[in-house]
Amino acid sequence: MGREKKHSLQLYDFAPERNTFREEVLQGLQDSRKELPSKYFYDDVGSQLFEQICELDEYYLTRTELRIMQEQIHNMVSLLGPNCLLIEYGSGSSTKTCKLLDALQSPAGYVPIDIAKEQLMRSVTALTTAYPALDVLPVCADYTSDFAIPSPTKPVSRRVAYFPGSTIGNFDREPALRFLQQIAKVCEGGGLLIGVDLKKDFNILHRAYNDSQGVTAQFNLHLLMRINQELDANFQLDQFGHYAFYNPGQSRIEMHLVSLTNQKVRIGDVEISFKLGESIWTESSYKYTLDEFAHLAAAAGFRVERVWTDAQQLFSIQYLTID
Ligand code: AVI
Repeated sequence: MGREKKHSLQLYDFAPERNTFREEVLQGLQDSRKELPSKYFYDDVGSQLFEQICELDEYYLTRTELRIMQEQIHNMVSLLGPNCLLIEYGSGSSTKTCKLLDALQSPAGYVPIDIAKEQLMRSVTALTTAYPALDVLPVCADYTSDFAIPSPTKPVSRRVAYFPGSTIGNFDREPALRFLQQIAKVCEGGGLLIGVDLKKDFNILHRAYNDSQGVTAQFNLHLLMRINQELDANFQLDQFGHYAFYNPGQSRIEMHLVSLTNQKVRIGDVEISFKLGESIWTESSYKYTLDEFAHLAAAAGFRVERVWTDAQQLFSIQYLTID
């Protein structure tokens, strides 16, 4: 682990190495079914594109989650109680967190965890200005990996993980269970406040991942740009198309990049062939019923303490506890 002091803030740096990125990309593209891990969307440009997605009319998730937060924040913080250590997995710009931080009763500290180092440091710098009394302990890491959670100086009543945005939907079933189990271990005796997107009319889902301005397409294609820049590759972005659809049998949105021609792409000194119409699977976004999610949570050892939804039941925020 690297330790960096920037603007008197200590960064706990467990960022994955470039070699890991290369290996995972090559492995994914050499499989018979080509795929790329969606966690690699989020470099600095990718994170900014995602922020733009969150502003789109069609992308109901962020807006709905924020509205639920606004309406229920006092009920949420009274369950979390005083002196908790808030640990946010994938903190991004920490926008939603400010609502929590404003309302929490004397939090012992805040641990934002994100893989995009520059964005993490930018948001942490802004947070320390806005909340000078708060102990902020930023961690740069792939949050599914194994790393130690830093301890604040104040005593901690309970650890509460915060995982908003329905990012749990981007995990396949087994990894979702493993990740929830990992959080259960970190937060034993505490809880998890989590955003979970719900099953709904397919057309609403389809529009959310095929927006009219093409921002989601740009976000998807940016992954190839990133591979070009960081791994000396020569993807031609106009030779791939964004393709996203809801697969009802699997309860997930699938996002792909489809080759628009027969082509060969070089990544470093490795050549990869694509047939016309062949796809790279870049992301899944699972949608749950409340019952399905309660089963998953229970399998990881959590009890569903409270569920808040919007009037249309588009999205849920859930507080899960673990003994
Ligand atoms: C981060 N995650 C919850 C988003 C989602 O909806 O699955 C990522 C995303 N992909 C396309 N649009 C947004």
